[in-house]
Amino acid sequence: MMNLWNVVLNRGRTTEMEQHNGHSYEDIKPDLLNRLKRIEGQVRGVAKMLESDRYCVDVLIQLAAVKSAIHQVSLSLLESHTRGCVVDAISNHHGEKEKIDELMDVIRKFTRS
Ligand SMILES: [Cu+2]
Repeated sequence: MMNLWNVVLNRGRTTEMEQHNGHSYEDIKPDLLNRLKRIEGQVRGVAKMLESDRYCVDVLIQLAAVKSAIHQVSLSLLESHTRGCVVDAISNHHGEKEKIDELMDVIRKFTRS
């Protein structure tokens, strides 16, 4: 039903969204997963630092590195979403206003101070 509706809306064009089951990160998925695995290792490293009673500031520096790594992963996904899902919604005129509202909401979350 949803597929039929999309076909009607897009006059038979297969959109990037449909090809990728509602997301646009297929190309960078292996890279994102690798980076998240590395972050898991970093977090385990921080726990080990605490267990072995390392100096507070050394632990904090590692936590800052984890935070930065997570931020970089988020930016990559945000870029792929903008170039994929958002461009797709705009060029096919399906829900472009909502897609941009959603994009701005998520940007606000990431730039909240
Ligand atoms: Cu997306």
